[in-house]
Amino acid sequence: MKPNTQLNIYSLSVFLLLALGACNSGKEEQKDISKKANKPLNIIYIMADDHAYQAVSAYGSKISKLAPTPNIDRIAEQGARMDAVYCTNSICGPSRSSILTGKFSHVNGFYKNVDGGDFNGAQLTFPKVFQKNGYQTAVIGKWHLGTTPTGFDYSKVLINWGGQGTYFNPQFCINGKDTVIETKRHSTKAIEDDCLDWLDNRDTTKPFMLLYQFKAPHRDWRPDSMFHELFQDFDFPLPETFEDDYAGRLAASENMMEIGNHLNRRDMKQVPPPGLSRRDSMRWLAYGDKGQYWSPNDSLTGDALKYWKYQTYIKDYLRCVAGVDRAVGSVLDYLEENGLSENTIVVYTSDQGFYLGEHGWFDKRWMYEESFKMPFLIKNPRTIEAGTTSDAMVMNVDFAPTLLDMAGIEIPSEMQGKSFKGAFEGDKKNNRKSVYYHYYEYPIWHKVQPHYGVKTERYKLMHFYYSIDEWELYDLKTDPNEMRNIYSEAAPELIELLKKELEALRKEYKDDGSIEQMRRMTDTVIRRVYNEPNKLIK
Ligand code: SGN
Ligand code: CA
Repeated sequence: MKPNTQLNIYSLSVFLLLALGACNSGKEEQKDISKKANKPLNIIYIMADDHAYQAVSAYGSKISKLAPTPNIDRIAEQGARMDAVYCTNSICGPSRSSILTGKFSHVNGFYKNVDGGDFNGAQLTFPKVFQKNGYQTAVIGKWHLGTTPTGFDYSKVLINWGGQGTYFNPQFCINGKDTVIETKRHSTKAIEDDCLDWLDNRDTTKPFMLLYQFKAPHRDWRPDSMFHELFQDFDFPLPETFEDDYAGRLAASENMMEIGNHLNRRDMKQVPPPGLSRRDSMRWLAYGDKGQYWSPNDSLTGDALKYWKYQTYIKDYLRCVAGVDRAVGSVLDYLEENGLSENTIVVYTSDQGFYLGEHGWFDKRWMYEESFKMPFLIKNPRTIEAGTTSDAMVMNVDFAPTLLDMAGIEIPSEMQGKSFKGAFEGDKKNNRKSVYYHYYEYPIWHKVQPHYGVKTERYKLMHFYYSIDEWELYDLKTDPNEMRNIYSEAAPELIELLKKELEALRKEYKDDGSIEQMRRMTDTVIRRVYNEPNKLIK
């Protein structure tokens, strides 16, 4: 490890000051001192891919009790668990773009993964602002935005499989130039080791801002061999809404993301018969995507087949989560061992939520709670009390302004989100009364109708508008699982109130185009400039 003189001098002065004030209560004193010493805050922003809040044990779901995430939970124990953080477009690239820019999809331009082009890296992002303010910045792991990361002193991002990366033999691009193939380590382990290396070799005269981003636990859920033994002795309980029949929800009834009908042979780790060409073997593995029937053996059918698919899916998914949890633990340990814990903000989140069998589904995209809500844990020893829980309503466009605000950096006025730093201070004010959503990609993947909507503390109103014209309304207090669409029976005053709120948000965020214009956005094909590795990346 590199000697860190700056830190050692700092630690010594903290020790002397602490010794002098030993009669005062230790913890309070320490907080005070780190403020006085005016050490700039570092940021580690950790983001997994498709990690559902139901699979973070700090949120306390049944499943997570059987597959705990003790290291990720440390962030909540030392800081806060946020219970109402929402994604504004529940899909990878768009969510990442909104997080980076503090702007909604239609404004930052990256609103679809498929045929949605590449991220415009010339625009303002929060890493650029940190960099301008003297921070050393880096991104390591999943990026999935096509163009080379901008605003970073160092980047090492996954580029194969259309930027998704793979669990094994992942390919990375370093600083937009060199392509390396990782042949030995699982992607989670490689990303973990790279982050620790970067932290260890960074310029210690500057504060740092690191994006630490995993591919796991994204589809096709391939865990590191060190986790293969997990969960072999028991099965996971089925979620309450596993047998949903989608009554009263036309859009949901058209989906193609059912555990029973749309998991393919690759997802279920089937091995293609020998002798197939590469192309045929890919086809064989993708069989099931479009609802084609298949079973691993002659006797497994019906409910038993669906049950087997669920157990295979959820166990592999949670084994991938276990890898992420371990990797989060080693970075938290690093911060502790190197005296960085007291002046480093740590965030843990996912690019969106995910279905773990709820409504019979895998994947995301919907404004229904499981894919709309993001896990969000944050520790900032200077301002957030250990063990805090917060129900402040937050959107992913708020992350950038909040991190800047917490670091005492001015928030650029063009960012559409706003800081939620106040949720942890004084009156713990919740500065939003509703959150906004808009999803565009259709029909691939998974056939989810484009929709937009508003959520207040109690209600959720959505409009599915692409090739149907359907409104849905849920009372989350009486129907938290969103099984009863009450749009046709609700009081007209309630609907009017919610539509007013929705229109106000559409106007405020400049997303008030006509339905025709919005449909056109779905239909527009924007080619990717960069898509595969080993091409010259500009
Ligand atoms: C891949 C997956 C889809 C998934 C998208 C988007 N298919 O295309 O199931 O919805 O990614 O995921 S796969 O067979 O290639 O795994 S996202 O996280 O990047 O938005
Ligand atoms: Ca994702």
